[in-house]
Formats: sequence, C-alpha cells, structure tokens
Amino acid sequence: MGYDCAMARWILHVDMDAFFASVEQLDRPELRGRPVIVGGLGPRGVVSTASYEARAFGVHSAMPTAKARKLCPHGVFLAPRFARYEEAAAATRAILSAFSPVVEPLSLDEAFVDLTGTERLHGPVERTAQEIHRRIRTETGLPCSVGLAPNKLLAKLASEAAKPGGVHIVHEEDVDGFLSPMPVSRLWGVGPQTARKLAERGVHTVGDLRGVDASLLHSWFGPTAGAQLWRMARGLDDSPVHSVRDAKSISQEVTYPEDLYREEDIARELRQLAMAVATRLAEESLLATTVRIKIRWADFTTRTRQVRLPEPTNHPVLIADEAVALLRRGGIQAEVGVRLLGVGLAGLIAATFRPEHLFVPSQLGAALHQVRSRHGAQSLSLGFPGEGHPRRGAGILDPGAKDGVNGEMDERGRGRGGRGGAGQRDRAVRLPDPDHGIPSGQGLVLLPARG
Ligand code: TTP
Ligand code: MG
Ligand code: MG
Repeated sequence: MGYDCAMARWILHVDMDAFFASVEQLDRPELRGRPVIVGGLGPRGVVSTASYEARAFGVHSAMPTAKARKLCPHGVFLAPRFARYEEAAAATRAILSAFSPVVEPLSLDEAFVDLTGTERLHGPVERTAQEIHRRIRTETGLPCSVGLAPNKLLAKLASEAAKPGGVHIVHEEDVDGFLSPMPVSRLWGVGPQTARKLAERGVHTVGDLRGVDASLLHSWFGPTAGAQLWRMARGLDDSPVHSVRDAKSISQEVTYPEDLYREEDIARELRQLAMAVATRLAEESLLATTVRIKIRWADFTTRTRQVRLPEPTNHPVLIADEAVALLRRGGIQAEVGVRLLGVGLAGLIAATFRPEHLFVPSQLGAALHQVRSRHGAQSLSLGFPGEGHPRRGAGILDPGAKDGVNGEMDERGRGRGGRGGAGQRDRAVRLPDPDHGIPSGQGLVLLPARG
C-alpha cells in the first residue's frame, strides 16, 4: 500500500579502503605497494588496520600487533596519527556535502548520503555514485568503495561488496539476488550468538532466513528482534539518514547553591560532571575528540577552555582527567568562588570500533559505564584517595586490588604512559606501558556514593 507510492529512496554509502594505512601510503609514497600496519606498537598494542598488501599475510584489525609482526615480519608498523586521519575524513565529507545536504558520518572513514531527489540537480544517481567515487579518489588521493541502494542496510552491504576500490549498485529488482547468498552474519545486529542460534536451526544464508516464517522468528528471538530479522532478510529498512551528528555536542552544567573555593572541591565536581557526560556519550555510542570546561566565577565572569584529545574516546577517567587538567591550566583564583561549572564534549563520532589500543584501561571505562547504568549515576564518582567518605573506603582503581569493581579488571587495566599531568598525587592506577600514551591521571580512585 503506502509503500508503493512513497518516493523510491537512493542511499549511498562510502567507506575508505584500509583507511589509516592508505593515508600513510599517501603521505609516504615509499610505502605504496608495501604491507603497512597501523596500530598500537607497544607489547599489548592492537592492529587498527592493515593495508591490503598486509592483509595478504593474514593481518587484520583488532589482532595483537605482536601476532601481526610474526605473520608479516617485513611489514611497516606505524602508530596512528588521528589528527591527519580527521583531516582526510573532513575532505571526504566536504565532497559528499556537494552532492546532498543529508550526509551522516558514521565513523572517521564512512558516511551515508541520501541522494533521493538529487536527480534534477546532478543527473541519474548511478552517475552521481561514480562521480563521488572519482572525486574522492582524485581530490583526496585515497581509495574508497561506494555502495548505492534503496536503503542504508543495502547501501552498506553494497559498499562492502564493492571493496576494494569499486562502486556497487543494488537496484530494487536485484535485492533478492544480492542478499540471498550472503551469510546471515553480514546483517546488522546479527552477532555470533544470533548466527549460532540460526545455524543450529539450519539457517545459514539470508536466503535461508527468508524462508523462515515470521511466527517462527518471533518464537526464536522475541517479537522485536524477530520482526527485524524478517525485514532484513527481505532487504527492508526505512531508517533515515541523519545529518545532525557533526554539529552535536554533549554537555552538562551545575550552578552550586554555595560558591566553591577549594581546588579539590572544584576538581571533584568537574570529575563528577565528566562522568555524567561520558555516560551519555557511551549511551549514544559516540566517542568525543574535544573536551570543554566552563567556569563561572562568583563575580559572573565566565571562562571556557577546551582541549583536543590525542584520540577519540568515551573513557570517563580520561575525560575527567582532561577536564581537571583544563581547570589547572587556567589557574584557580582562590579568592573568588566558583558559581557554576560545566563539562562538554564535542567533535563527536560514532563508536563503531573500540579504540582499545589507544586507551589501555578501556575495560575500566566499560566497567564504570556499567556500574553507573546499573546502580545509578550517583553510585560512583572519581577522586583522590581520602576524598569523599574515606571511612567507607574509597575503592582504588588499581587492577591489582582485590575488591569489588576492581576485581573485574584484568591485566589490560594496567599500562600507563603519561604525558605528565598536573597534581602528581597517589598513583592509584599504575600503567607502566609507555607506548600507549595514556594521559596522566591524578591518582584516580573510585569513590562510593556520597551521603
Ligand atoms: P574500517 O572501515 O572498518 O576498516 P579499513 O578502512 O581499515 O579497511 P576496509 O577497506 O576494510 O574498510 O575502519 C576504518 C578505520 O578505523 C581503520 O582504518 C582503522 C580504524 N579502526 C580501528 O582503529 N579499530 C578497529 O577495530 C577498526 C575496525 C578500525
Ligand atoms: Mg574502511
Ligand atoms: Mg569503516
């Protein structure tokens, strides 16, 4: 019914090929044609990406760098240069914006573009897809793959099918032929668990899935996931392309009933705000590249300061750390009290991958998000040993410690580089690995709920 008369949509998906490695090969021509591996270079580092030359040796993302070195001893191993990748990503986005106002960046290296209704301006969408592909290649010097299809689900699968370096177009009448042979695990949200459950029932391909009754899918996966699987098996997806993400920021501020004078009180409140915004960031599956603080003094002068992070993160400890470092950088006027504090996060990108190699205690971040979502935002705060309610025992974020939350940490929670921070208080988190460049904390501890 309504479906037939709705205007047919055309969604384009671009994904750069071996993005970080391609940028390195662009900037250093002597690396072209050679196996290039970008990632954490320390003993616990993880591969972010490998050039297609390196993939021939079996190297891939998320593999320990140590293993990649064994597989590909002649490879060129490089640490990531995020600022440069962001520059390349911005250049690509600028090209996309020339073809449609509706561009949704998904991560640094990929984006959806809604081309519906652009025919009058730019001609047939098939030609536009080729033109976008050509312009990215020639204007950024980087290889990419482009998918064009009636919706986001199919466009993303199409760009994967186009890899490396191609353009793949899926017309409405090709949908069945395109999807049927694919393993179900290629569909969004079909993780290993769902795939296993389906395989146990003889469902391996999307074609197999299409043969399963809706009622059966409901009984296996529940009404929501069941219906979603039924629709995806048919290539149906009406989710819109959101163009807002770039502009978005997340912030929170508090006006205090009594002005704050002591530096440690101000720092504690900032850390609390940082935890709150980091939680919202994680809830929205985003990473931030910029941290801001806002301070309004009792005389109503207001200052904001911001810092660009070396790498995108949603890590509450790291964000809190940066907020406090910003506070200290500007100096504290002890004689004038603080009336309002705010912490904001900007330069948001989708957390489509976990930058694990960048922040060693990433599981610590995940654990903090988990505890706070389960027990409420007030259940934990960050601070120094001795702050808060020392009698009830501040849980020190030392992965070696044996109590509660800390017990969940594994050896990955250790390893600290350190760019050298302000107050060198108790080093509650000891992270000895200098390759990871973790910003220095000021003795981070978990404080149990106050009051
Ligand atoms: P992807 O688009 O997933 O991979 P890719 O561009 O390297 O290769 P492909 O040709 O298959 O698309 O990720 C984009 C960049 O994001 C990648 O170059 C490095 C980074 N990244 C990580 O840092 N960690 C990860 O786990 C993944 C998957 C990617
Ligand atoms: Mg890519
Ligand atoms: Mg990608």
